[in-house]
Amino acid sequence: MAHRWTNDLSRDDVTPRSVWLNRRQILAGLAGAGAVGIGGPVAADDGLQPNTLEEIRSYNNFYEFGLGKEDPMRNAGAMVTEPWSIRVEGLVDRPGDYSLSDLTDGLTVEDRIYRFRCVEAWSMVIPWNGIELADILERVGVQEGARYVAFETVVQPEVMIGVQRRVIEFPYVEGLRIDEAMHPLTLLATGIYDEPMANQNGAPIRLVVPWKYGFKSIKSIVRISVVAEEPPTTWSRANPREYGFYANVNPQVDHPRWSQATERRIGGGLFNRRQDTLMFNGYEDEVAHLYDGMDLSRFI
Ligand SMILES: Nc1nc2c(c(=O)[nH]1)N[C@H]1C(S)=C(S)[C@@H](COP(=O)(O)O)O[C@H]1N2
Ligand SMILES: [Mo]
Repeated sequence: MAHRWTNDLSRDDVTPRSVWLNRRQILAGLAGAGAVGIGGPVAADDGLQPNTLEEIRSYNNFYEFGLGKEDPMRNAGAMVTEPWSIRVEGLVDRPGDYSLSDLTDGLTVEDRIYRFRCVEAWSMVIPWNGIELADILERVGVQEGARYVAFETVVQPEVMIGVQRRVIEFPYVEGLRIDEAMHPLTLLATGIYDEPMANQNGAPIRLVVPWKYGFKSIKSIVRISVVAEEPPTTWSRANPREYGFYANVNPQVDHPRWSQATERRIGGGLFNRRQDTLMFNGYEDEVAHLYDGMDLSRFI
């Protein structure tokens, strides 16, 4: 089974919410095993029970709309997402300004239930709908010499209170190595639970890289540049000691100010115990080979 993370239901089968819940059992066997310590963190092998849509839409990081977890929910509704244009540039055969539909129409929308792990040590499980970034890169034609892909978020200062206050440097920018970008786990997501992406989650299209800390998963993308050199990224620029370019989830490498060994699952209820964080967020079998020969203790 080459794509063990792919659901065995086709897109046509999955509209009813109940199917997402049934699929939980299918995916339960796929979750990585976490160690169970008596009284310690609970096993991370939780069967990937997805968070509710309400949880996913009400606890967010989107600094353009403020620093608080509920600020994006309150403020992002004012972002204009139609029409939406994405500039594709650099080492591609077909550069240009693409409408969202020009970039995505006809490509397969996948349903993927992924763990999502923020560097702040909270996590969720999110049922994304999205297109493999590799499919989109293929559509625009990646040229020889391409080694990285850079992404940029929209800036709408009139409605973005975080931009007005310059809480960090904007536009928010991120990047991946080309092999990370082409990996089948890497998505450009356009929906959650078969609903269009809410603005606070990065409408209309955002990156999802499930084995990396959440800040790599840049929202509301308006520019994709295929380049030869490692591009700057917002958080490594703001604080290179604390946030690296790679940012692979790694429970053995602590953040300078807190442990990354465990995480708090949002929506875990009254007796929500911390659970073990998994190497590469549970996707080690799929992605560890990308980092062969790299000192993983160095690349936070
Ligand atoms: N443009 C932009 N993208 C962003 C962020 C941001 O502040 N601005 N925050 C990142 C961080 S730190 C996380 S954890 C995730 C949160 O995604 P979610 O709110 O959809 O769960 O978005 C990432 N993408
Ligand atoms: Mo994050």
